[in-house]
Amino acid sequence: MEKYLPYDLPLQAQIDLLNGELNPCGEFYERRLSQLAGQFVDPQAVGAILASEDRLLYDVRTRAFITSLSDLTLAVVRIYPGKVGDEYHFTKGHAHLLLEEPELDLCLSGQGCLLLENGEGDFQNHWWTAGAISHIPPGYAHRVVNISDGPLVYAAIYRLSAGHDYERVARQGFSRRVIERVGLPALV
Ligand code: S6P
Ligand code: ZN
Repeated sequence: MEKYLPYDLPLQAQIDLLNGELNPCGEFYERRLSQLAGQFVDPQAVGAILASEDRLLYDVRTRAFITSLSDLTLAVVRIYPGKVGDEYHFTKGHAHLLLEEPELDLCLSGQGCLLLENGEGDFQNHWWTAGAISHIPPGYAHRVVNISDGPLVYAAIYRLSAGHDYERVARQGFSRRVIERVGLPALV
């Protein structure tokens, strides 16, 4: 009888810090503008873009490190640069279904802004450059905004069983947005 199951043994993976490739990768998915259309503040700008293309906003590579005792998961996200109207590209945003579950985010390249809101009146934001680490405490909805001219790449570490509650953000949004004002990002 084997002492360990294969998935209980150590594993190594490699991230390309600039383009977000993850090797070996588990799941890969893309999110396009039509999937976030209602989240941007300017519906006319959304409609004008969708009339010609369903723009790719970001892609996500994940790798779950499942053992018989744990389910730590790594996601590497690449948000493409650009704006919808004056609003920079962002992720859909979610809270975790298991409210007690935290997350660690690490900015790998580019510049961004993490929006954090707990639904009880506390809003915070973290400006990111490469190397910034954010702890997202239990109960905080989170969204990442790319304010760079190039891709923003970051890694997220969380437990797979934390789950994603997208409904809360779809219903309430975030109380602040990051838009371009005279060539610079501003939180409004
Ligand atoms: C998962 C973690 C990230 C997001 C990623 C994309 O808990 O927060 O890996 O999945 O940032 O965001 P979203 O809101 O589309 O899942
Ligand atoms: Zn999360």
